[in-house]
Amino acid sequence: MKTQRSEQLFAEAQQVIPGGVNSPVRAFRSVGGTPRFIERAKGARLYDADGNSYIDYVLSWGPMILGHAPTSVTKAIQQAAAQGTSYGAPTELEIRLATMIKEALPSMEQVRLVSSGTEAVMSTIRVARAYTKRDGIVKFEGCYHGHSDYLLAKAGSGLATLGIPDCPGVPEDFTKHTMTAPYNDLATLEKMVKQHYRNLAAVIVEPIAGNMGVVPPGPEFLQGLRKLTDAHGMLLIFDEVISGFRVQYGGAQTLYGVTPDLTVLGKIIGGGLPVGAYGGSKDIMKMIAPSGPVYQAGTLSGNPLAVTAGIETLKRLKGKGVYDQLEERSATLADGLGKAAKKAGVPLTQTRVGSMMGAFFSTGPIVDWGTAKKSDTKAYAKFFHQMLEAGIYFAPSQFEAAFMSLAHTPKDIDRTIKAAQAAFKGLSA
Ligand code: KE4
Repeated sequence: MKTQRSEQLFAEAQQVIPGGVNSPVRAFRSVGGTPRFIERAKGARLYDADGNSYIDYVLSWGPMILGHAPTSVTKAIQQAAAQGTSYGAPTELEIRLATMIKEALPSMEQVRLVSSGTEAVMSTIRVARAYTKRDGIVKFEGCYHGHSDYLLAKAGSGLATLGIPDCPGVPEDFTKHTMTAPYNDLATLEKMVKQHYRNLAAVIVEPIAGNMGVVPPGPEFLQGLRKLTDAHGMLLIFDEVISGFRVQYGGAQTLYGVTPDLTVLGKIIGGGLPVGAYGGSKDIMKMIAPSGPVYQAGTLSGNPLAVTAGIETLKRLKGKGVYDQLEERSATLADGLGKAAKKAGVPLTQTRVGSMMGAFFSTGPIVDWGTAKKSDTKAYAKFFHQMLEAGIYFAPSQFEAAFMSLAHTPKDIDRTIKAAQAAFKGLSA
C-alpha cells in the first residue's frame, strides 16, 4: 500500500503540531507505523492522501454512527452555515436538541450543551461537588473521562489512598480528591466508600467501559453503584460519551435499567461536530449559572451548526429498526472474527455491547484494567497493520473500541472477516 504522501504530511505535521496530531491516539504510537492522513470519507469508507480506501471501524472514535457524510446531515449543516455559524445568543435549535436528549434519557430533565466530552465531564463534577458540598470523586481504573486535571489521576499506593497525578503538569493537590477503584469490583469500592463517603461527592463511571478496550459491566455492577451511592448521599454519574445513543437510543442507562443522577454525553450527539452535554434532575441542574451559583460557560456552546448536525443524527437514530440493524451487523462481524481467530489458533477474547466492540489478544476473561492490560499488544499491532494493508481501519490501539455504522454493508463485513482470516493466519504462523 502506498503511503508516501501520508509519510510526507506526517513529517510536515510534526514541525508545527506536537507529535504531528491534535489528539495523541491518532499518532499510531501504540501500533507503530505512519498514521494515514485522511482526505475525505463517505459512508463506511475513509480515503487517505495516497488514494487508499479503508472500511472504517473507528468512525472518529464513535460519532459517525450513521456513517461518514450522510447526506441528511451534510445538507442540513450546509443550510445552517448559510444562516451564520455562531451567534453567541440562544437559538430554537438548542431547545430542540436538549428536548430530544431529554426524551431519549428522561433522567436528564435539564441539559447543558458544551463543546466536548471533557468539558461536559468537568462541569458535571463541579455541579456534583456543589450539590453535595463534598470534594471527593471516585473513578475506575481504565476508564477515561477526558483530560481535565483531576481525572488524570491514578490509584495511589494502596487502593484506598487518594489519587496521584497520572501525568506531569497536574499538581498533587489537583488529584488528591480523586480516588480510583477497580472496574467491576463492588467489594473494593464498598470498602473505599464506607471509609471515605463523608467527603465523597460522586462516583463517575463509563457504564460500558470503552477506553480500556470494551469491558461491559458485570451483572449487578451498575445496580450496585446505584445502591451504594444512594446509601451514602453520593451522586452517580454515567459518562455516556461513547455509549449514549450508541448501544440504544436511550444509552446504557436504558439498556441496563439503572438511572444515574447526572449523565455526560458527547460524540454522537454532535454528528461529527464539536458537542458535549451534561444533565440531570432540575434540582441539581438549577445550580448551574445563570440559574444558580455554579459557573460554567462557553463561547461556542450550543453552536448552531453542531446542534443541527446533532439533531439530524438523532432524527435518523430514532428511525425504526436502527439498533436492530446495528446489532445484527455487529454480531455478524464479531462472530466472523471469533471463528477466524479460533480456526487460526489465535487466543482472542471478544467483548461487545451492541455496536461497541472489543477484541483482546488474550485468553481472557477481561473484566477490568488489571486483566485488559495483560493482553498481547504486540499481537494487536501486527493484526492492526495486516488489516490496514487489506483496507480495513480498526483503532490504532488495543485499548479502544471498534464501532459499526448504519453505512456498513454485509459485503463490507464479509470483506473484513476474510481479511481477518488471513491476518490471524499470519499471526499464528
Ligand atoms: P472529548 O473531550 O474527547 O470529546 O471526550 C472525552 C471523553 C469523555 N468520556 C469518554 C467515555 C470518552 O471516551 C472520551 C473521549 N474518547 C476518546 C477515545 N476513547 C476520544 C479520542 C481521542 O482522545 O482522540
